[in-house]
Amino acid sequence: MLYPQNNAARSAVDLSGIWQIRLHEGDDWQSVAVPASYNDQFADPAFRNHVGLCWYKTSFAVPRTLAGQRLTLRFDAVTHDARVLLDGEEICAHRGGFLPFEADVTGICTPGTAHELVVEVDNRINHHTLPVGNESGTMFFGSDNPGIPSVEAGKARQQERGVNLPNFDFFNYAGINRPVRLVATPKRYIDDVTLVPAIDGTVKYTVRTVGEGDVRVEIVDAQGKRVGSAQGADGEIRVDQPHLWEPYPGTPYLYTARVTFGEDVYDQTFGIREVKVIGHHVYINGKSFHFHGPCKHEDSPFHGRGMDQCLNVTDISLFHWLHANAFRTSHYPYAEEMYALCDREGIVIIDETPAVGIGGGPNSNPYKWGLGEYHAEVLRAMIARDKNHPCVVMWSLGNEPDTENFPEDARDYWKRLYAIAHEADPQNRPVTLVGCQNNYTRDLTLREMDVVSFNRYYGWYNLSGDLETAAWAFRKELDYWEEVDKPVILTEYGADTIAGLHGTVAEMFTEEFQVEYYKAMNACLDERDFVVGEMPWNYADFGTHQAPMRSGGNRKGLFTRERRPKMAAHYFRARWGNFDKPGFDK
Ligand code: BDP
Repeated sequence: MLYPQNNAARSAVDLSGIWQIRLHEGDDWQSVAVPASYNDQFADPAFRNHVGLCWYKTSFAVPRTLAGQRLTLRFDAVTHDARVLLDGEEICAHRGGFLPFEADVTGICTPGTAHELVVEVDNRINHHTLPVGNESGTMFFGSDNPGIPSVEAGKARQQERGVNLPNFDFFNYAGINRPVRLVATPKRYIDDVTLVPAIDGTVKYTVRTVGEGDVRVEIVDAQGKRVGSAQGADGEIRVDQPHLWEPYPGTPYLYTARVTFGEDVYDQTFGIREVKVIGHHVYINGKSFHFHGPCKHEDSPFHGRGMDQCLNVTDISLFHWLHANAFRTSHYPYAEEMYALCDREGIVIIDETPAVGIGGGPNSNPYKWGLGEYHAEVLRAMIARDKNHPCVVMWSLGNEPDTENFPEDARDYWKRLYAIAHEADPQNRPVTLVGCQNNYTRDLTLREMDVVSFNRYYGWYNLSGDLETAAWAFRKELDYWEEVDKPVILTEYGADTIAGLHGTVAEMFTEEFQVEYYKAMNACLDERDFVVGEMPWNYADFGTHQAPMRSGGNRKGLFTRERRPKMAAHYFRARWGNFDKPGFDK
């Protein structure tokens, strides 16, 4: 689905602003900001803790100037499920909280008149949603205490009361989290553009259109100069002496494919770059690439998971300050604006589906939950949305599923998705799955991926505080992966740290411990050539549900939630600054 554009042929009317919300039918309507999660916009705990349906409404006038155009309403993301009514009639419904959807309203929205828009939002999660919720009433990080009759009864009571527990470690922020726009295009229109550039300068393209007409594609360089063109809905254009899209600290050079079709125009930005996995290395444009940067969340005070361009720019400028070159969109596809920014800023993205929480312990086989078809659909939709971004260099099928208790079922499930990702991606990028810290000798799945990615918390959740033994144990595991002979990325490692808590002795939760922890783990990584990435968890402190191991959220950030650096941020800035120096071979 093409990202909305304002250009000579198209317009996108942004419906962001103050809408109305109510949690129950019959309640009074209250003002709410869109886009943003509703949870933290009100002092009333009913919003913070809401489970179930709620309703948003607004009204908008369709400009008379749009008469004769094709009109759609585009929702970039409503978390999680949505039903949309225009003037009381349902116009579309969508499942899943992190990808766009649209409804054709050409015949229904009359230019020159006003319309009422109502969005019914459902934030419930369970074993059939992505991310996964826990209908059994067990918390992700909880005082589980199985076997205590009163606690078991309490859990049953929670279920009756409709408590919605996530099977993942981030707050289940909900609502209209990303922009809503009224998009106008000519009646005969460009429906999709696919670009497959190669570093010799050939750019294969396919344009999908609706209606009769001729397609023309021009390639324009960063100075606005035309460097190639072709006619027809698919074909190939050659750019002489192409400037490559290089990740930071190189130049992320961008071209534009200007597509015209009858009256319609669409400008698709792209970069010429090549991603390959050979042996135990990942190559971008033929150069061995080392991924270094903290993984993120879409998370901030007040907005929750709401899209905020100022926050995106701040975050990416702090990535530059850190000399970071990559992040993973843990644990769901991010707002499209972030990918466009990373294209321009040269920050590499590992793009992840919202498949987090696929695991229920030894007594529950998650591969019997029936998620496979829906998961494949979400994976295809994410790839279709993000396929043209040069910053996206790898797909992540999901985060920390169970691959230990049902190893064969896990392997079959993830191998099928691996094949679907390769088949769906016109640029055929590498595919990975992020593994959990478990008995790695039972895992049959990670080695089936192009890149082995895993999260490890030696010294934190296990061998807690004893960094010497933690490093010893981590080295032992790395010996195991060395035999697998694939590139390995440490996609998470970290220690909760209360900003401002210090000690002469580096004990857990102090800023000194966080630095010592990273030094100890990085020493292990530096010894191994097959480790092609280090991605601290997390870029910034972030909101989670209440739990005995969470104090005001997850505190593993290199930055606070307000983006103030902890000591560990300064440590990584110095370390990664060295990686940028000429001649440094990482
Ligand atoms: C991993 C998860 C991540 C958590 C992190 C942690 O992938 O979502 O936030 O651990 O515990 O299990 O901090």
